[in-house]
Amino acid sequence: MTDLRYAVFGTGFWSQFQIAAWNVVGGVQLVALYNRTVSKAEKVAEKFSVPKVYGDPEELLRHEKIDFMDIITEIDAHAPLVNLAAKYKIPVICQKPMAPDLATAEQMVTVCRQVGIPFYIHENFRWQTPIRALKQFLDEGQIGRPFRARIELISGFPVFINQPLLRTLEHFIITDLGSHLLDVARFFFGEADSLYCQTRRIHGDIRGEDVATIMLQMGGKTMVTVNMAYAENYLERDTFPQTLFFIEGDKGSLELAPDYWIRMTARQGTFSRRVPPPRYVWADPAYDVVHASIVPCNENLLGGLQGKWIAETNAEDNLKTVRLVFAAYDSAQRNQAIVF
Ligand code: 89Y
Repeated sequence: MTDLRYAVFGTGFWSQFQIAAWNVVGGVQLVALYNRTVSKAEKVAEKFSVPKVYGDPEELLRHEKIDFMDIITEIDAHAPLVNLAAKYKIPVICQKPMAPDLATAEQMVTVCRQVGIPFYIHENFRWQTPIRALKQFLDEGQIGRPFRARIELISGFPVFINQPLLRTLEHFIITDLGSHLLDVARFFFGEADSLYCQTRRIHGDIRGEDVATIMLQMGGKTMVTVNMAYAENYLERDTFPQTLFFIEGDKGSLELAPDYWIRMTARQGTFSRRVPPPRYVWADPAYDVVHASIVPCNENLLGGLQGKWIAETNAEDNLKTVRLVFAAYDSAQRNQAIVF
């Protein structure tokens, strides 16, 4: 199969890790970069030997023959760029969260469906090594039917240093982190039947919420609580960016504990296994399990682009996660449960 030619749109914090991950996956060739601030794109172009840099996305699409777009900009640029992809009929991958509101997300999915181009979301949390292993344990059925689960990422890690725009978001932690955790909850427990959400803002110098708890009924049987925080927490042990799980079934329990330990307890006792992510020199050690997950995520997206399989995080599927994100805001604002 000849390499697929692609261009990256947005050369901020995440772009360097996603480009490095594409180099691990192979089968692709990065031919051009777009960024509003061209000097930023020039730095990334130099680092990865990319021949062309543009300050106007449409100029890039007019001059470069590419097989797919990889959109890694901040959220407000996602819809205009996906609509450009539809205009030029180019398959497109877009970073999560898909859009700043549900109506915009639905419009993006509709326009791509109408012109018949593949549209995927770069949603990598479900591709984390320990999370894939935990799902396998659950699917093996040794803990029986899962009736309750807790999924959480609670940290005082200063995410705003690498991603200063997060401070300005009206909707912060549920779009930024909740998109990941709700997608993982769907991956484990199926579609939601109902949800209830409460949020708080602890940081005094940010616009949106930095704490949220979402309680869901999923798959008609499992009560799932999703806790997230980037407050100025004083934690004995900060496990950023690890997602921790505790799942109760009618035959046992399953835990993803700190430092990638999976513990399964059933009648015969407790079985433990450590499932750390692979280490890549290009990954930021503070983000290792998340950065490492970009490789299998890109592999799955590439197979979708090549027509080998239907990529897991296709936009039609991710729209179901986006619906939960904005239902959570609706629930918190009205202080009411939402029944689907
Ligand atoms: O933006 C977020 C993401 O995608 O993974 C972690 C993060 O950087 C901060 O929540």
